[in-house]
Amino acid sequence: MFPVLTESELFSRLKKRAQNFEKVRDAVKKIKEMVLSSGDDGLIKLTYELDGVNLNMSTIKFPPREIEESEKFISPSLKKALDLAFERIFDFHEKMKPQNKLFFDSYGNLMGKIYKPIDSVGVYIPGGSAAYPSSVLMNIVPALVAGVNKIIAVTPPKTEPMNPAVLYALKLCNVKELYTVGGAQAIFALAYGTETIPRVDKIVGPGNVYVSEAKREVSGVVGIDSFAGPSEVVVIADSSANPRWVAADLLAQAEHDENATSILLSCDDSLIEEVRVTLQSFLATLESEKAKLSLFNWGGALKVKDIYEAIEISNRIAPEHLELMVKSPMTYVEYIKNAGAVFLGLFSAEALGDYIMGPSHVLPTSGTSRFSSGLSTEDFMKEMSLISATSTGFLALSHHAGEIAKAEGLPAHRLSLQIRNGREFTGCEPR
Ligand code: HSO
Ligand code: ZN
Repeated sequence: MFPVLTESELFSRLKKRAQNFEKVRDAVKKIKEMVLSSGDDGLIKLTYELDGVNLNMSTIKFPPREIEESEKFISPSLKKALDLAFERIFDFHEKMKPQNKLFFDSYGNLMGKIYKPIDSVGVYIPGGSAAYPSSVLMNIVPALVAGVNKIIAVTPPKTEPMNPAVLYALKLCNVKELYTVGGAQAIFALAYGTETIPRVDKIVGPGNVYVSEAKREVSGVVGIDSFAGPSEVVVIADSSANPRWVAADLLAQAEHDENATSILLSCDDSLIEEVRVTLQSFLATLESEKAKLSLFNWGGALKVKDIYEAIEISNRIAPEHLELMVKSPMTYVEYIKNAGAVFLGLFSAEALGDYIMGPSHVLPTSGTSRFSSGLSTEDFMKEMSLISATSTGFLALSHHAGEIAKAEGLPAHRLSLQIRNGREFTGCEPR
């Protein structure tokens, strides 16, 4: 049953859940050593040990023809939906793409920042039932809009055929290179390269705890996206909300994962009660063990004084998704400090954002929206600063720069400034 919690019970649940991810470090270190020392051979051995699949180097590369022909195996309505999702996500990211910014100061010096795409990106596509075509689009489209030159994908080897909708999403993104290797070993292969798998500059995509731990391990060697933990939603609802809609949204989050967390904050006791009863009846028809475990173990409802208190609590949780199912939701946006994505009003179901609105559904989890943001085009670009000094600008500023160089005990720095003013290094400049 979806419990009613006190504030301290709610936060101790969230804390306990965070501690669950610490255990896998050692196993991942061993996998890293194996991939680094044995390359493709290491991948073959690990895939046999961990996935029970006999890979060889001719089967590791997924046939591009099957990506090309994938649409034959999905329904026309699904194809249409994925086409539309692709278009909307692309359009959103194009509108949000960072723009170069240059300006002249009063001396006519030019300064600014320009953006350049990362050259190559590897995308991790999880195996099993978590291989979502929507996640393929949400991870890759921002990279496409950024102008990334080479995008390759990896996914755990399957004994049954690959999900054709996932393949079609890859096709929409024009990704032709897919390798059937998964887990931490795939992340190390992408980060360091093997004989077959090229190394990339950045790795994105959700995975299990092993994948996340491997990403943490290679961070700094390559760029990585955020550490995707189990999904979360906080719903703040007042008496204007329909309890059935609230219950459905909480359930939608819970069905992702038994560790997913769905939290309801409301000042309305009867709404809380109706949501709990509705959840119970939805659960009976849905028959999702994952959702049941998630709602029972990690989720819960908390009675609050008012919407401001709810927002204050939500800011401390720093959820991945925050839904405001309240009257005039826009008036509260200025008080929200931490959330990966905010869904305003009764019709802004999180599932709409998961699939088709446009922003990426790859969002910071486990409280990391305190300091990070959802995946976007900027994540696939680097900023370069530009400086172009004029002679007037040089004359006005170089003396000051030289003073700082002197204080830092770096005479050659000062020389490189003075020399342009016709003064040479004497060799006995005071420090
Ligand atoms: N809610 C998930 C994304 C997703 N939902 C994929 C459906 N498919 C994490 O943001
Ligand atoms: Zn979802």
